[in-house]
Amino acid sequence: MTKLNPELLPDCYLHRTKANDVARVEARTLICTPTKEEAGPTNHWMDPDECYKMLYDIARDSYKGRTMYVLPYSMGPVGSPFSKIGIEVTDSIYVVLNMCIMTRVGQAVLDCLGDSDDWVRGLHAKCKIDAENRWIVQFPQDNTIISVNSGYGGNVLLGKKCFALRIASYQGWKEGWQAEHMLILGVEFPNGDVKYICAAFPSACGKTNLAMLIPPEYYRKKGYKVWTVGDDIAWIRKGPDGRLYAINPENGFFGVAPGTNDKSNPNALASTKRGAIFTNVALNKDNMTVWWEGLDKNPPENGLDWLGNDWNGKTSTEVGANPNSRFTAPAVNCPCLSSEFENPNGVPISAFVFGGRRAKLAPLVYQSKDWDNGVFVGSIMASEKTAAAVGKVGELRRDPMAMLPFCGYNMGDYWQHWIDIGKTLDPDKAPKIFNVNWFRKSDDGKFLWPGFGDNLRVLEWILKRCEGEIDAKETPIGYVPYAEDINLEGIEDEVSRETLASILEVEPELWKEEAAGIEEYYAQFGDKLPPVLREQLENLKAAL
Ligand code: GTP
Ligand code: SPV
Ligand code: MN
Repeated sequence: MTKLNPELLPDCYLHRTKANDVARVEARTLICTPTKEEAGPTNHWMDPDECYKMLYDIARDSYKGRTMYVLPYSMGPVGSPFSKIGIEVTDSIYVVLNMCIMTRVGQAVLDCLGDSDDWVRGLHAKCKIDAENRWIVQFPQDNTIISVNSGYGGNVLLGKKCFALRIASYQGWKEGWQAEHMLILGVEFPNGDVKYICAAFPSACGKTNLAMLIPPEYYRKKGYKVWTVGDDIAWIRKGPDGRLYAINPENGFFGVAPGTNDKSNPNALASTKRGAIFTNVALNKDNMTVWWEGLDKNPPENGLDWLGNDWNGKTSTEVGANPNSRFTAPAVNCPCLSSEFENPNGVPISAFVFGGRRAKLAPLVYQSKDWDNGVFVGSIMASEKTAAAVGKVGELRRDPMAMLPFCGYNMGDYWQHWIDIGKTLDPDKAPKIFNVNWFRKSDDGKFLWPGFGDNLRVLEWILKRCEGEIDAKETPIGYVPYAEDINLEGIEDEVSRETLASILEVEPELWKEEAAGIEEYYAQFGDKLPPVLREQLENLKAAL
């Protein structure tokens, strides 16, 4: 690890992982349940006994001559009724330092755990960072995670995706709560009221950006504010008043660096100015600071790229930072961190929002007809792939609830769990469910919606719908805004009413093709497909 400029970036470090180890590896991520059916058709599976043997054979002796670190950590505020404890054993100082930012670590956690056996076992071994023997394995029934041959982010910070989503989603199923790949934000209205929204977008599709949104000037002047509770993961439970409450189990942000700048996300940038770790970005050797594509128009001339090679950002045609380079930043650094961040009882949720990256089809925003229809809307999510996982970028794939790589059990059972949670909620108190798409493109490939801060305009419509303050147009897929109901004050030059209307359009012919695709996708779940979702699909087809 390279220590960065102590004046400009105090207590900050740069780290480079091996070139073969820069993202999650979904094909090598296993859910080892006793039977294959329990893991379901969307997960990779191996027999647990066979897998333990394989992993121990790979990891055996790999700590010889190295330092072993033992990290007791809490996901969620220590002692909160939502929180869960893990212990990770690792031979990587990078993992230790990142976990100290991303989770609550230390003696207080052990004191809280006491003699309880309710903790997640985590074993990480770097081994030789051999991509051919890299495995990220969850054993949900054993509360156990084993990760070998990687030193990268979501593969090795076991509290994050491995525990807080894969293991926790399974625990939530068994215990009556939910672990979701969702940001949590609060919108403060000029009168001081704050309403909370949870939103699930696939990796690198805008959660961190939305969670730290800066309101457009028109809204700022009126007194609107946005507060960040979480940017990646939400643990959700019913509260004593019958509403759903969410906490962020993490204590920091592991955010995508490229594209983060003073304009797009000043709050994220501010969060990285102290006590942060940068992974796979470029180094400016002249002043020992970091740089990535989209930070500013001033790349270092005397730099090192993410591979550690000499790099002149002014003349080179190669990128300086890996497209999935990241910053690890303490949540307390974030200027818009919610006052409820440490609240052990979480925040009450008004709306769930699903969304993906889709150049065509999915409108800017629509509201589901009711809870079950909302579960259907989440289950049919599809998004273009990003650099967050190894694979072909841009390819469209189904990613239900943004949980495809993170659901620790059969996706059919997971959908049924969503439906069952809905049955326990009074419809007046249940969050309303929406879908958004910030990524609609014109035929010449330009984004049609400005996105970022302007997404507040859509959140405003969503919260008005939650309060029953505004009408909407009923369509076969759900309720879509009337174009005049999305506020364009201040961006009329950028987005005309006609453009807005075009990205709110529901095109039956395209949706008929989509319905056929959904039918095909659903087929793999066999008996595990909840009958409610089959009905929802039939209703959609009929309405189209
Ligand atoms: P993970 O940490 O991988 O789960 O990603 P994330 O969902 O937090 O994504 P993030 O907010 O880091 O955004 C990823 C990429 O999407 C960045 O390159 C952003 O610039 C881009 N992005 C985010 N919001 C918008 C938006 O509203 N419009 C457009 N066009 N791009 C966006
Ligand atoms: C994601 O890929 O959704 C991330 C980054 O948040 S990682 O921690 O690598 O999973
Ligand atoms: Mn994520």
